[in-house]
Amino acid sequence: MSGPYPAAVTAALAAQRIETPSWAYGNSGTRFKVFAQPGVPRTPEEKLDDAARVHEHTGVAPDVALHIPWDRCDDYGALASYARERGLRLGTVNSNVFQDDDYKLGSVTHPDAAVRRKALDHLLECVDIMDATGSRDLKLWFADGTNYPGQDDIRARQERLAEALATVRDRLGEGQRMLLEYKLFEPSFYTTDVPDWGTAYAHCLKLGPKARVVVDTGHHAPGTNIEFIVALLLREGKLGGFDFNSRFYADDDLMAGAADPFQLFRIMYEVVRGGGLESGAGVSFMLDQCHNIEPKIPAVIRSVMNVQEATAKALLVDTAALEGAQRSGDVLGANAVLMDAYDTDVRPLLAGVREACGLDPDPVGAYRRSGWAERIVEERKGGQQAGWGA
Ligand code: PSV
Ligand code: MN
Ligand code: MN
Repeated sequence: MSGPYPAAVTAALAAQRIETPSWAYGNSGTRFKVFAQPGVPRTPEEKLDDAARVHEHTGVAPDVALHIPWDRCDDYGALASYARERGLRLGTVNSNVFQDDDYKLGSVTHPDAAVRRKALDHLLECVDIMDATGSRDLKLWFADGTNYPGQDDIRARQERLAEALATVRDRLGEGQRMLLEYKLFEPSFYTTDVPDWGTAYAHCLKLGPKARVVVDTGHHAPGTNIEFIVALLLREGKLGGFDFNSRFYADDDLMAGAADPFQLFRIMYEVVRGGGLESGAGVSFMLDQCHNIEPKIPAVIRSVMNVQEATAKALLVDTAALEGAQRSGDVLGANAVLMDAYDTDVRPLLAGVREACGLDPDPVGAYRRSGWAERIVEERKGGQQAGWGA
C-alpha cells in the first residue's frame, strides 16, 4: 500500500494524543537495580520540562500523567500553570496505595478498617488534586491480593473493594472519571483482587458511567488475546484507555511497540474498528513504562512514534475489501487485507504528517540535535534525582 493516503487518515494521525507518564522521565528500573542516569529530573517541574521536549518533537504528547506521591507538590494549581506555560496539560492522576508498610496485606481490601480508611483517604486526595490540576481521570491500580490460600476471604475483599470504589465514584465531580486497571499478578502471587478485565468490568458496570476499565498491555497472561478484550470493552462503552508498554515475560514495562509491534497493530485496529479514535470516544492512549538502561526522553519519543505507527497501519486497513472477504468466507483473503496494512511502511506517511504540522520529520534525530540531553546533564547537578518509588 502506498500513498497518497486518504485525508481522513492523515487527519486522524494529526489529531491523536498520546499521554506520557511523569515517572518515565525519572530514574526507574527493576526490583533488582535502578541504574541512575545523569541529568534526570529532580522535581515534578523538571519532569514536565522533559515531557515538553517529547511534545515539541512529536506534536502529539501534550498530556502528562502524574503519580501521587511520586509527584507530590505544595501547589498543584501552580504545577498545572507551569505545564500550560510549556504547552502541556496535567493529565491522568495515578493513585498509589502500594508503597506504605501499612499496605502489606492490602489497601482498600485490607482486613483492618483503619488501613482501608487510610487508602481511601489517599484516593479522595487524588480527586482533590484532579480538581486543582483540571485532570479528567483518576487511574486506580491496586496491588491488593494474597500470597497463600486461606490468607484472607476472597469474597470479603471484593466487598471492601466495591465499597471503596463506590465512595470514590460519589466524590468525582462533573466530567471526572475513574479508570480501573487490572493486573494478573505481582506483587501478590496467589490471589489478586483486580486480576483481569472481567473483574474490572464487573466493578465498573456497577459503578456506572463514570467508571471505565484501563488496559495495561503488560498485565496479562502470556498468549492472552488483548485485542479481543479491547473490542469487547469498546463495544460495551467501558474502555477508558491504555497503559501502553511492551513485555516479553511479565510486567516488563519496556517501550511500547518494542516487543510485539504486530500485537500493538492488532490492538489499534480494534480501536479504530470500534470508533475508539474518534473524539468523544473517551479512550486515553497513555504510556506506562520504565527506562532502566536506555536514555529516557528519546525512549519516550520512540514509544510515542511506535504507537503512531501502529495507529497509522490500523487506519490503512482497506475495510471494504476486508468486509468483502469476510462476508464471502475468504479466510486467506481477509487475512491478506489485514497483513497488507501491517506490512505498509508508514514512516513516510508519518513524516509527512509531522511536516504538515511544522515539525521535523525525524523526532528522535531532532531531539538529539537539540542539545537538550547535554544541557540537562550540565544543569541538573546536585539535589536528589526523582525516582520511581521516590
Ligand atoms: C502497576 O504495575 C502499574 O502498571 C500501575 O499502572 C502503576 O500505577 C504503575 O504500574 C507504576 O509504574
Ligand atoms: Mn499500568
Ligand atoms: Mn504495570
